[in-house]
Amino acid sequence: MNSFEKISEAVQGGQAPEVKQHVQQAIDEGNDVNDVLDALLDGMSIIGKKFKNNEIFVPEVLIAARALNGGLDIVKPILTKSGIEPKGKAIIGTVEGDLHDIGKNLVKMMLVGAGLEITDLGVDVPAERFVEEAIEKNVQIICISALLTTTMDKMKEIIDVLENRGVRDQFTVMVGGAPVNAEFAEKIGADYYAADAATAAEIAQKLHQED
Ligand code: B1M
Repeated sequence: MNSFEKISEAVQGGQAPEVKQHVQQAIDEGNDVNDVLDALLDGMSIIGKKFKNNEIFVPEVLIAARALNGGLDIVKPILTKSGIEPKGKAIIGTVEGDLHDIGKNLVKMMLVGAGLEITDLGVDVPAERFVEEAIEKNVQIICISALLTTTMDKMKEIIDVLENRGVRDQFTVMVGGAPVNAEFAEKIGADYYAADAATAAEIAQKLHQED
């Protein structure tokens, strides 16, 4: 088994110390940190499929998520080491009713790496709070994550609140998460859809180059 397979296996097994050990080893061996990240996500993706097929249940998923986060803690400083002044400000959060935060945290990590100053609102964030924080922090981008088909409509609610308060034009709204796609983003009036964290960072960087 190579280092990447070991990382993926350890995530699937929820073996936090082993995940950290294999991630560190893969980095020390000189592997690209993005490949290490892919190995971590591969493990979680397999967990997702098993969860869907009822082969495993919430406790196993949580243990795998904890092991994944241990690995992410190691790659995070490398991915975010930009050493440059913030190029702009954004807020990020997961919509109300939704507790998934692994993808959101990855997007945040990549945005920090792209040179943005990020305020993380966490999970289960009501629409009003997204808008209040965006205004108060004077950000340019509002980043919204949703992982459930039952919560993705909350994204539209945030855009409605922005419109009702007459501030829609002041912000760029970017949405993402497993059930979201470009068509949905367009339908609810979001400005951008990003399929993954790297694309989110690319969009944010492009926006600031245009300023
Ligand atoms: Co949940 N869960 N979960 N879960 N969970 C899913 C999402 C599900 C698809 C599993 C399945 O059935 N296959 C399913 C949703 C089905 C649906 O809505 N159609 C599901 C369900 C049903 C549930 C519960 C309802 C289960 C239950 O209780 N019966 C429950 C809901 C709780 C709640 O939120 N209210 C629940 C609970 C949980 C746990 C707590 C156990 C745990 C979350 C732990 C945590 O986040 N701290 C969990 C997990 C881990 C998952 C899976 C297995 C993995 C999600 C994940 O972290 N993926 C997931 C199955 C799956 O997705 N394969 C599943 C890794 C992460 C890196 O990917 O978040 O997609 P993702 O992020 C990606 C992109 O989507 C994108 O970038 C990231 C990668 O670069 N992205 C953005 C995300 N946000 C973005 C924002 C952007 C741009 C890109 O711009 C702003």
